[in-house]
Amino acid sequence: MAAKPKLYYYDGRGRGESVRWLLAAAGVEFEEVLFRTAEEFENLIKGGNLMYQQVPMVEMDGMYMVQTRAILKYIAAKYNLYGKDLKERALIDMYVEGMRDLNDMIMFFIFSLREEKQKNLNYILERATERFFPVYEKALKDHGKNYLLGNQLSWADVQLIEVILMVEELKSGVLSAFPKLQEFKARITKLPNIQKFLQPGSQRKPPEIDDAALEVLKKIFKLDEDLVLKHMS
Ligand code: GSN
Repeated sequence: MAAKPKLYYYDGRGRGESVRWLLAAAGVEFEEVLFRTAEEFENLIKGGNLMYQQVPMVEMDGMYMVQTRAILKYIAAKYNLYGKDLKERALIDMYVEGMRDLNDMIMFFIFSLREEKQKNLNYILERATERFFPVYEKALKDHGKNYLLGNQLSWADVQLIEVILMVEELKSGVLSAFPKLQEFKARITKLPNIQKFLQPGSQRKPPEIDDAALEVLKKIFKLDEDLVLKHMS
């Protein structure tokens, strides 16, 4: 039997969380090598398998894969979550890239300067409800089917439920003006693999809200404020 895929990442959400979501939604069991200190990350780099000295990395099918998008595309294609032809793939990419933009804003939000937190939060919520969510609401409404591409679950749906839940953590009730997304959420969270991933004790990670956890994260990845501000702008 082939070895289970192995995710190398720090013990938190970050960029690794979408990889966990996609593997879980595909019903693929995976192992994790999670590091919690800068020293453990240094040791992983010394191992020589990280192409760019960056994580996430997934060891799978004899490859050491890096770059989050490359990893996700491989998993989506392998597990039949990446459309049936080039046009469906392009549409999935367009949906997923929008969701990634929103996801990245939330990922970097936790590093906001105290005095800019509210402004950044408002910006993210405005982008979610006025730019991104209306696109997915309209797609579901126009074709009247269960998932973004019709009646077949795809990577775009998995990325969508991940980001919906992230935005709801910032503000509950954020789907109130989006009835189709509410139905979508109810439907997709009942799929057995996803339901299982949402249960306590799964490999899903909690949001990084604790100050101590943030400090650890900054030390591991040597994140200084300049860098963070650049990403928020
Ligand atoms: O999407 C990707 O996987 C890459 N384009 C970026 C990966 C990346 O920046 N990884 C970070 C940790 S994850 N959170 O941001 C990382 O490994 N940083 C250390 C470094 O030296 O860049």
